[in-house]
Amino acid sequence: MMNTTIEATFKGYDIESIRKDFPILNRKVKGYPLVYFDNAATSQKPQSVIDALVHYYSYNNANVHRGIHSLAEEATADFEATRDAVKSFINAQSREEIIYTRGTTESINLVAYTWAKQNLAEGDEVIISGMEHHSNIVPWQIICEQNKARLKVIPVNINGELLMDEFENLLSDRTKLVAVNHVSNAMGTVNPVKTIIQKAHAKGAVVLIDGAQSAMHLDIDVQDLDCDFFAFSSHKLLGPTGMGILYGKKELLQTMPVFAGGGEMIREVTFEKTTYNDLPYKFEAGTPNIADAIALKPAIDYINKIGKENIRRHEDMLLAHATKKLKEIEGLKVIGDNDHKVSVVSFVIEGVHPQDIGVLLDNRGIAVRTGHHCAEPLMNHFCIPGTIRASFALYNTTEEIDLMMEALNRAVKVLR
Ligand code: C6P
Repeated sequence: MMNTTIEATFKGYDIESIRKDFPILNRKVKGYPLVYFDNAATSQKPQSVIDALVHYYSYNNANVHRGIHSLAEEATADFEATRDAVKSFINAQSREEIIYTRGTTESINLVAYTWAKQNLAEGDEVIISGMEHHSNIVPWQIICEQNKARLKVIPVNINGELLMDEFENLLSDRTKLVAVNHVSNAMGTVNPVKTIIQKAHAKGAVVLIDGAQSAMHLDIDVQDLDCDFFAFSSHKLLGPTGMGILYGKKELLQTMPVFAGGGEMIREVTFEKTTYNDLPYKFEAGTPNIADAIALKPAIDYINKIGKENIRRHEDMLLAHATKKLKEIEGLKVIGDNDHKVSVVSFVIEGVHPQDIGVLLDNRGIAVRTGHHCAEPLMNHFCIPGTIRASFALYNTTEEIDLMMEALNRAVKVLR
């Protein structure tokens, strides 16, 4: 099986050894070898990440920033080493711009409940897009309602791309914030965020990029993008769950009010007045998610070792193979059929409910996601209840896609 994979992939990409680094890929599901195509929901973890978690709890377990004993110092050093790794990973200017959160959702909410709550006045406008995840819709709805601001939406065309002319028409002097995803989780479309940022800045608006689906696949350079905020989750880039990052430009973070109050985020507390800590700790109240923060570093190291360009080449090959094969199925429609995509193919099949397909694929050990993918407005735009979504990662193979195709063809026959 693996020989064909090696031929199908490019020279130098050692898929066999990559797969060996992910222990879960050895397991069987319902008697079949696991085929994991739900990577956009969460990626699998390499042994080095699992080892880092075990190592912390076995040898270094201590609270960070508080103790002067050896364990506390070791834990703090490892915890802070991740911040430097993240800084380089996204090319931030300084480590103070890297805020630890629980994930993309919390990162976006942090900006909504601090920057937006402070800066949106009645009649101001926030622009999002028609292909956002609920995490980049609901926080803005809440704050717009509270501050009497207006939420506007960039429409999406039939191929799952943003209508950029419409975006320009939506921009006005009242636009205070533009919040869009870098890559759509439901379709894999890569959005022209650099252009969006330039145009928004020309109107004086601040821009937040939801990088939940891009951080694993695209080169992220926040200085080159010139975004004001960039949010992403560790668990989608080979790291643990419960850990995420908010990047923010230092000058913005400095002027923002605090998010949560408690230990660590303070400089001095009296009953009369509390003063706040420096960046990034000002936004990190309470004992943080130490183990998961520490284990994000080996995930980043792993991605850097394989190289994003190599990962992308491999995933592009998988995406092209899957898209070609899927289109051979009668009545199958790819949702978001365009040329600027990474790693995701989403589809519907005439006369068949996505969930039924999901169950039959799972019976063969194949994990895909079905449903609205937390992007209900996008599903409404396409007038569908949901899609079947296969999302690929650096350890997937063309053989696995062929297994999915076999199971899919069988499922369609049964269900029609
Ligand atoms: N998308 C998916 O299966 P959290 O849950 O906070 O780590 O990430 C939220 C989120 C925000 N934006 C985008 C573009 C996302 O894709 C996600 C998570 C998963 O598509 C789970 S719903």
